Amino acid sequence: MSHTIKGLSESSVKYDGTPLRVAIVHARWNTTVIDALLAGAVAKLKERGVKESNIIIQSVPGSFELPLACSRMIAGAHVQAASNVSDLLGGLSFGTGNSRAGTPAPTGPVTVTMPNEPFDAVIAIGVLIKGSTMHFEYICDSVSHALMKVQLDTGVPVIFGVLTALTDEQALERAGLSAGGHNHGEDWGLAAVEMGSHVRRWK
Ligand code: DLZ
Repeated sequence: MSHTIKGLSESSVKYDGTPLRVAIVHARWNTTVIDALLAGAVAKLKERGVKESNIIIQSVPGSFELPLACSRMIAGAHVQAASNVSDLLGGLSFGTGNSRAGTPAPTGPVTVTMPNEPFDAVIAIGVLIKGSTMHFEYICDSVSHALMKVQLDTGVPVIFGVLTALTDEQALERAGLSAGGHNHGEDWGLAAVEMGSHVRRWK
């Protein structure tokens, strides 16, 4: 058996995901690996008590699309949450309809469709596998920086679930799909619950 000093050590605190709402945005490139990572993340979210109805999954074409999708999903949820605070906007009545970021402040009765509360965390899942051109380097670099920017700009944790693998074998191993591998999606689910819980306390 090989020993290693690498990897995530388990937290001594079992964070409670019961009150949390988590979005998962995933790319559709390299779906065998994506599907395993997604399943691992969802399994750990549920294990920590996140309700299925509070796990919102959105797919996008490739990893390059992840930052914008995360950003818009966070913004949409916040706009909705603000719209639900009828006290804040006293005098308005609420029903069903549309709410969008950038919409001018309502002056009459408003209607709202996008359900619910803000997201406590977003997990961005993508699998980039190095090819023979520079595509890999450009996408890895821009996506990792952009995802960091989204979380710092919004204050909502964005879990970096983007595998940047040099070979197919590396990607399979990191999704727990080959012998001795480990599904990193599980770590991302746990990280979302931990960071979502921290940020609730830090508000
Ligand atoms: C174009 C491309 C390539 C070559 N490789 C990957 C990959 O390994 N993983 C991934 O998630 N996406 C890849 N893409 C697609 C880009 O992320 C993006 O979807 C397109 O360039 C369109 O913007």
